[in-house]
Amino acid sequence: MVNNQSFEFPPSPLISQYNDIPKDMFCKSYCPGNCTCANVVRIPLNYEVTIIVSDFISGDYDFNGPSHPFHLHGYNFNVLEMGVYNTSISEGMREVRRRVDSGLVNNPRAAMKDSISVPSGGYIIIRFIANNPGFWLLHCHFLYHLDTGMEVVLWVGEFSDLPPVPKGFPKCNNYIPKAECYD
Ligand SMILES: [Cu+2]
Repeated sequence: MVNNQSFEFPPSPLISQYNDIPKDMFCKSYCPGNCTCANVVRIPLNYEVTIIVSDFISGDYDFNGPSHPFHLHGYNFNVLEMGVYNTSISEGMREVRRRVDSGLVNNPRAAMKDSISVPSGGYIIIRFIANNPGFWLLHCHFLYHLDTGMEVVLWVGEFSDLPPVPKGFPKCNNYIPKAECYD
């Protein structure tokens, strides 16, 4: 999950068939547990974006889980910090959030990457300028996590910031037939 939402890919591409996607597929405010939805976060064009990705489970349960190789499409980002919490996860997350919100996290010489591992029981802080409009997946590349919903789509800008869908562009949909029962 990302932000307690387990991602489900829509049957059509967001960028070329947004209006064909059933509205109830998109995540509402909170969709806990075993529900899945298309988690799309809106970002205005050219905003400076800071993202904290935190491994939420491992530390509080004293479980040495896998690290999460996160990859962002469409951008290179600056890696401002990468670390492991030395307190509980929840305390550590509050502390990292407090430092980001107070503008204390900065590194003009930070390395630029498009993939970075989130350590087990730890976190990363990344930053980029959202100057590339479109729908971009931010996801764990560990296949089991990718397949079970550890991703989120960043929707940067508006449709008016994008070129129009070409005439005759192929369309996708969900062609899996509905299950039927016979007596
Ligand atoms: Cu993962």
